[in-house]
Amino acid sequence: MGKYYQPEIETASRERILEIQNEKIVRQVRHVYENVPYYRNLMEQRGLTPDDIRGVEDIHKLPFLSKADLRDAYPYGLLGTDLKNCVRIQSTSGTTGKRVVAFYTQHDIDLWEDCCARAIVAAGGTNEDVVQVCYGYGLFTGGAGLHGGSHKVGCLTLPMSSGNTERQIQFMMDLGSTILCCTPSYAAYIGESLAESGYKPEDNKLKAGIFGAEPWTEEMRQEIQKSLGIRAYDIYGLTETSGPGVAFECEEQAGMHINEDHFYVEVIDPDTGEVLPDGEKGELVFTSLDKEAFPLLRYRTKDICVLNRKPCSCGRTHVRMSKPMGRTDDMMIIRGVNVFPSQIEAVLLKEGYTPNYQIVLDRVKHTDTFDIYVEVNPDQFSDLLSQIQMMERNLEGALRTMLGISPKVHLVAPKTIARSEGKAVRVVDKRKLHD
Ligand code: DLL
Repeated sequence: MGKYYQPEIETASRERILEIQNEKIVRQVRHVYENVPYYRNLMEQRGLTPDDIRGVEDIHKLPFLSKADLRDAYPYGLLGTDLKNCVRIQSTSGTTGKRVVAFYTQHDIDLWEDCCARAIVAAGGTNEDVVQVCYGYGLFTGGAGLHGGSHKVGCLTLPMSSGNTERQIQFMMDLGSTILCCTPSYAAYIGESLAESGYKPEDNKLKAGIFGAEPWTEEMRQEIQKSLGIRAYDIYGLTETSGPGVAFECEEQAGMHINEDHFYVEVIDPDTGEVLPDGEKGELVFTSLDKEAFPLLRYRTKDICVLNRKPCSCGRTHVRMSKPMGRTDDMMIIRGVNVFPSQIEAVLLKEGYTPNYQIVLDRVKHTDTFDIYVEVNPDQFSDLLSQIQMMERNLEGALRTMLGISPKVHLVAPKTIARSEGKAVRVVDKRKLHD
């Protein structure tokens, strides 16, 4: 295997990429018009027919799609094909109507895994590598995506899923893992645990890591590279667009190449929706050019980024996106899991607590800490410590069921959480990504 997984696409000329995109968008718009009543209505409301979209330069005629639209269409409203043609779903972690369920045909899985295979080859992967996948398996796209990509490259794949760090280390050392795939915070934690177990960076066989699903800094990259003795590469994606592999870093480690043959990218002003020129900071918008089951057009990611079309010395011609610089909504990413304050609020109210709460996030020993301070009602207030502790454990259980991760709950006396006169400060995020 060479330096690219699909060189004819990854190094195609700009003209060829545009040609592919134009061809695919015409087909995709016809596909959604004919198969998704939701899109057909939207287009009819604007007096559009598929003939009005002759290439990507006409894409601006189509409206944006948002997470709220997905919520309204949940679960089948945006399905682009008969359910009998679908072979898989994946989903985000939210459960209060924020949940996104993405559908895949076998064709969709294939192209998604191709994208992940490109990322693995860009990180130096070949069929001689041992790829340890410790992203979560299950509904989360991280495990499934990198697992599929690893198979495509022909690597020996270790489907570890996340957690059980001792076992991760044992497999890594015994089987000589060469590529590690997980969230950057988990990679840092594994590095730290290796050192605590007495291993030096040169004791492992790892050469590269493919890390994403949450924001991380250049400082954190340096630290992970040092503690594991590897090159650490970024990978980006979201459930709505398949999962990881929408964009990935090459040996240059200077921005992530977007797989432009599958995703048409725009950067917009989040307030006005105006499409911004390359190099300006704005919200990323993706159109999936050839997905059959969940074909999203002009999907607003809420991730803030900058695009860079300068040629890359790796030879890939696809545009590069910067690391996401933040989001336009209140979504938190805690230990790789997406969490909205509204989900927490819903549980508190359902369990009979007040909506007066504060979420405090920090990072200790490379792991996110997640504390929630909740005011009790005067009639719930108790001087009995054991009573309070029992209530805290019960609430933690309810929150864990909802969120998929465990917060630490602290019940506090009535009227002790500061009231705000403007927007409530629900989240205090003390995480310093580089510590
Ligand atoms: O996190 C998919 C993924 C899995 C990407 C494994 C990379 C590796 P969601 O759970 O739907 O999907 O969350 C998507 O996570 O909108 C970003 O805000 C954030 N995100 C994903 N990758 C990165 C990254 C997966 N490399 C949301 N850097 C996105 C910063 C990232 N943020």
